[in-house]
Amino acid sequence: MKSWKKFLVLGTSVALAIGTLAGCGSKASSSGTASSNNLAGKHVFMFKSTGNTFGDLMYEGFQEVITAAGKEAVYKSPAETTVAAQVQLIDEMITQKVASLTISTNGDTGYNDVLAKAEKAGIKVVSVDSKLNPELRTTHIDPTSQEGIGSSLIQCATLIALGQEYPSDGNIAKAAETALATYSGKEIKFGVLSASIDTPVQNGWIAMMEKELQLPMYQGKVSPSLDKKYGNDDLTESTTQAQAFVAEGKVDVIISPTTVGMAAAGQTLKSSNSSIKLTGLGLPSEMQTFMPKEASDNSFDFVCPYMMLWDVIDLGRVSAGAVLGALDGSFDGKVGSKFSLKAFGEYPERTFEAIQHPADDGSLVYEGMPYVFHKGNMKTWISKL
Ligand code: RAM
Repeated sequence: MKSWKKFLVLGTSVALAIGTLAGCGSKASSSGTASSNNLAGKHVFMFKSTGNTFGDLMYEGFQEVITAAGKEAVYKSPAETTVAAQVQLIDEMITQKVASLTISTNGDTGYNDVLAKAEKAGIKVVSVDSKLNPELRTTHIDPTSQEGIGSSLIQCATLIALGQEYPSDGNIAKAAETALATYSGKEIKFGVLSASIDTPVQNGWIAMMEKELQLPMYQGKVSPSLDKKYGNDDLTESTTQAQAFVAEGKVDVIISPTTVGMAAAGQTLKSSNSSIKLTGLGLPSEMQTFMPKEASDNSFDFVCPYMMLWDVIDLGRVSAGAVLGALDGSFDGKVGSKFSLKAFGEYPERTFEAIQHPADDGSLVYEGMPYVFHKGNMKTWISKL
């Protein structure tokens, strides 16, 4: 918990001080079919679906590292956020003899048969963002701990419900506890606008949000149950769900643990002039019209006073490092095994070590640290993420 707090504070100051990340270069082209191209020997990056900037940015980092190693990366994602659509693409890729697959999944079942085939064909598989079950992956790459993200989202939403600015020391846990201690109004209620009902990564974060709400400081003040709706990482469906939150008028703050949900809810709450506020995991470039950008702004004049995310491009870079290590045999994904990346983004050369995944019996690698985007640093990030 302590180091998480440090991450947030650090994240804020790093965001303000460094700002050396590459801007978004040319966007990857993604496709719903693998059969039209020759994929032999290529390194496939598969996101949950096409048309998601978060996936495009991850691919940008992935491609950079694969290309720097003298190899070829390719972006292949299905049009729909379903397991079946991903499985069909993977099957085609195996036939075409790809070298590796790095994937963010749409569910936690349904990949066994196709990935057994991949294993037989010698294809290395790493998951990133949304995990594969342990027996199907070399390792999984997460931005940072799910517990840290879940609890921080609840703390941010609590502060926002109570009209509090992001604290200048970054200690949202303490600020939320202090603000709740003197609160005696009606019970605060949070809504969650998620991706699909089956997505492992969002479900992991939601479970951690529910755990945080069990702490004594919330009892009788914030409802322990979250009002959950699912927009399937589709802008139209997410907008419909956000409109339902507005029509029902039951929640004080919507937490969206997906960039697609954030953008949809931002637009919906803004155009309906709703008093419901928003926080979650959003891309600064997509959220700029719903958030404050000047230190002199009143954050509460905006739909989303502050939100979180991590460096998505770095997440892609780290996943490429893992898959390259798996292929050359230097990284087997077992707890304690390591791979390195040459200087990238804001970092000098870094070594990553696989640790035990807290929620399954596979391994896990953490990319780095999350950031809180608020009126003091938003401007610096809009062109980067
Ligand atoms: C979305 C994706 C992804 C999630 C981010 C925050 O675009 O659903 O899984 O990690 O947002």
